[in-house]
Amino acid sequence: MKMEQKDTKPPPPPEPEKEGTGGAHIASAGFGVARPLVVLALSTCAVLLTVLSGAHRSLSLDLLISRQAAATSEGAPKNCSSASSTIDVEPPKPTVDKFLGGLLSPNFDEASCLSRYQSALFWKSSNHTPSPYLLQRLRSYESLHKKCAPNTELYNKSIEQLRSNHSTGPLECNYVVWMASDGLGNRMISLTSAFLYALLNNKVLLVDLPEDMKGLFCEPFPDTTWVLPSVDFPIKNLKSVWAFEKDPYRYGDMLKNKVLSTDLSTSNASLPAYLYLHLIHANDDFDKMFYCEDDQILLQKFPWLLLRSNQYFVPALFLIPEFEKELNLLFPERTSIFHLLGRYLFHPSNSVWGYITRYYEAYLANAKERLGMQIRILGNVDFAKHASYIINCALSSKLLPDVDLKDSAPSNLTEVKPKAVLVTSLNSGYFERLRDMYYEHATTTGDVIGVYQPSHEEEQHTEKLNHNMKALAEIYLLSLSDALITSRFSTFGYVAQGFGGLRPWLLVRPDAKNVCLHSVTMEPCFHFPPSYDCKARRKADLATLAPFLGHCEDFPNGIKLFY
Ligand SMILES: Nc1nc2c(ncn2[C@@H]2O[C@H](COP(=O)(O)OP(=O)(O)OP(=O)(O)O)[C@@H](O)[C@H]2O)c(=O)[nH]1
Ligand SMILES: *[C@@H]1O[C@H](CO)[C@@H](O)[C@H](O)[C@H]1NC(C)=O
Ligand SMILES: *[C@@H]1O[C@H](CO)[C@@H](O)[C@H](O)[C@H]1NC(C)=O
Ligand SMILES: *[C@@H]1O[C@H](CO)[C@@H](O)[C@H](O)[C@H]1NC(C)=O
Ligand SMILES: *[C@@H]1O[C@H](CO)[C@@H](O)[C@H](O)[C@H]1NC(C)=O
Ligand SMILES: *[C@@H]1O[C@H](CO)[C@@H](O)[C@H](O)[C@H]1NC(C)=O
Repeated sequence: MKMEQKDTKPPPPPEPEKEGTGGAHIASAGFGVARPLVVLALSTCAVLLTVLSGAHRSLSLDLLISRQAAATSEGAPKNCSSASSTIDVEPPKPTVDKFLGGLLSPNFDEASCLSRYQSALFWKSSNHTPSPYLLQRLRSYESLHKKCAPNTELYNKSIEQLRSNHSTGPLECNYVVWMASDGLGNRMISLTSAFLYALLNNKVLLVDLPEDMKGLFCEPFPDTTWVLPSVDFPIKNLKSVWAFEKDPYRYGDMLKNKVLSTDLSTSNASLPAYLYLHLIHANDDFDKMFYCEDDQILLQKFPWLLLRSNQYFVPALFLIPEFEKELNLLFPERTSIFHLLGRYLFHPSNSVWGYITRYYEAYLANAKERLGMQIRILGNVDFAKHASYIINCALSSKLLPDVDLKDSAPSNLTEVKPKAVLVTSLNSGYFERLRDMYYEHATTTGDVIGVYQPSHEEEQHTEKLNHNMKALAEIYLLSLSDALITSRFSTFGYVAQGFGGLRPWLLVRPDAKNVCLHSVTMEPCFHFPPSYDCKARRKADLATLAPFLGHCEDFPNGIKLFY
């Protein structure tokens, strides 16, 4: 998340693309589908050799796939002549649960989105299991979505109603249209919030997909699409963030101008056809009335809610009595909401999955441990000081070994498996500093440290598809770590920790004794929550309104679910 104060100036419009193609060719189906398949087929031989060599603890893709193949004998891999005869000597391997505890519907075509069912091979299995009730609600959401999907009869009916310029109360199919704002991390946490909001309201989530997100993700719901067909959509200019703020049906403005009120006795016929919910960080107190129960009851009348957010607003939904009970049933463990819904919704497209699996196999699979370091610099920082600080965090938290500055004779390093550090950052300075440190000096533990950084894009270019593909791949690669160090206030890090089910070490100095802080949960922070107690009708600090809410460790103005 960028701007800390409200009413900041709009960011400059996206730069026109200089390179022409903007990476669109990479998203082409042929490349995207074929490549990972080839990788898998070829690697099956290495698999068996890995198993035979006794490298049981390796998390290599090959090994994992062989385990699954051996256990399920499904999609039998091609032969590897020299090893094939010994396969039956292998002890039985645990089956990988490719549906993630029932989170994922089995009704997808596997090849169209390899990451969906292969993710389980890469992630450590999660002990945050989805509740049976959540699974039931996801399945019924999926059938509702299919019934109401774009171009169905019911969808057309709802569109007709939108064209009529009036709402006449809820229809059979009602929608939340998510609109994008800011970087990929912001988009993913807000999209997840919008999905949960739709689920709670039995509404259908459609996505106004920006050009720079096309080809990034697979469809999350089986046999249907969540993409809003914007060509035929009666409301135009959804994508112009700053112009759309002035939309006449912006909910906050309608409240402010007293055109709409929650204690309304107005007939349904005078309701507008839709409402625009302006839920980005720089909204005002009227927009934030969205988080009150009376307002939610009014919003139920509208078949179309257009919602723009860059926030993780899930914590505030717990303060709306209407949703509270349902939320507790859905998520007996409140702190795994993003972890579960993120894994449910976001599946890298085959092209992005190619980036992820190639990089993982080349640099990370063979390590005995993986540490992810997400370094996001906001504002001016002294590079040398900040680099020392980050390294200090890793050393004092025992995530990395110290170096031996005495330069003693090299120890016997034969057959030592490296520890891998994956650095993600827009620049390469931090990576170089760390790599040089372990190149120039031995470690005190005898460990060998490999330091890797997939890209250094130098600047944020959210409007470019190829840039976003790398961003997603890196978020995902970070999530494959055993431990994570993340930058404060960064939604990029939030998504990685959520995917991975990891409590990150935050680059926040909690006190004089500790250099950085081991976060209590893996949940994202809601950076800019409302500050109004709807029940008491007065200003309040929301963190004090429920025992499980608190101020974020990395951004005290924000609120977060702590248990
Ligand atoms: N490839 C890559 N891109 C990055 C990295 N850090 C930031 N970016 C880019 O910058 C964007 C940052 O926006 P978000 O993903 O929303 O994350 P954030 O840290 O909350 O950033 P802001 O909202 O801009 O403050 C990402 O989506 C990427 O496009 C990185 O380590 N690797
Ligand atoms: C696979 O292995 C079996 C038994 O080892 C052998 O008979 C067969 O020809 C092999 N197939 C291929 C495609 O190599
Ligand atoms: C819905 O409307 C679209 C566009 O007008 C049309 O192509 C489609 O056939 C309609 N669907 C049904 C089921 O009527
Ligand atoms: C709805 O409003 C638009 C824009 O104000 C107008 O062009 C259109 O004719 C209206 N439609 C109906 C059915 O009144
Ligand atoms: C208005 O909509 C509500 C549902 O929100 C419905 O119960 C009510 O009957 C409608 N009133 C009229 C006058 O159509
Ligand atoms: C180094 O380690 C290897 C394997 O652990 C061992 O075979 C070899 O004897 C060791 N060499 C020395 C000099 O200690």
